[in-house]
Amino acid sequence: MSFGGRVSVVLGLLVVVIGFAVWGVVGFLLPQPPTVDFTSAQTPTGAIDMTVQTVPAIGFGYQPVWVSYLVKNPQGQWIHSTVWKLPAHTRINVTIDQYDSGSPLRNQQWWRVQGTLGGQATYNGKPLSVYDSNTGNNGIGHTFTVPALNLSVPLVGVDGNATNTCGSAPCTTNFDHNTMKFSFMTPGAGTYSWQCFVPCGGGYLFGNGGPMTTLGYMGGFLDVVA
Ligand SMILES: [Cu+2]
Repeated sequence: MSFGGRVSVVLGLLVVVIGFAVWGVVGFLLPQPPTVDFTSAQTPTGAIDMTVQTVPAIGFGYQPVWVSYLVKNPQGQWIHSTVWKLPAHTRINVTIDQYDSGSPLRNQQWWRVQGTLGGQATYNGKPLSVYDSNTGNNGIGHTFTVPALNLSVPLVGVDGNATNTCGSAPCTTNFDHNTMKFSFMTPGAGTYSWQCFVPCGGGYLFGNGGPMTTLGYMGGFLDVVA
């Protein structure tokens, strides 16, 4: 190889090494969401009730304009976190208030409620097993999906013509929203990733960057403990 060729290879490798170093440092410096602990939040029936919301813009922190999930901790405060500690083999009753608008799904497999107890969810109190996002003004805003549990629930978007929409989190229920409810059983101990499968990262490549790939916004972990 010529001298110039060797210099090019060395410079190329140097760029790769510097790239990884910057990536590592930025990843280390990014804020990490706190783990919200539900392990001692059992109701008398042994189940755990969780309330979650999805918002069109978080309104504060690292990226105020990003879409996000939030969770209400057992003390009743809204926490900007997608990392939830749950006991194993426990029924979890989930309520998700969805304040974001939606769009027709690009991949229709996510219109189906999957893996919940009874194979159903409720959408504003009515049973739902499939939601056709190509009809009406709502579409799907986000999904709550835990691939390892085959669990997925589409979160119906707020009507595109709605005017009483929430600006920033935490949103209160006097703003337009849809309420999805479902229950599932936690498996044995382990860490299970979950995420939204609607490419909702507006302004990023194919909608799959930004909040879709940053812990605390459109994905997180179920930290299931024995
Ligand atoms: Cu999403």
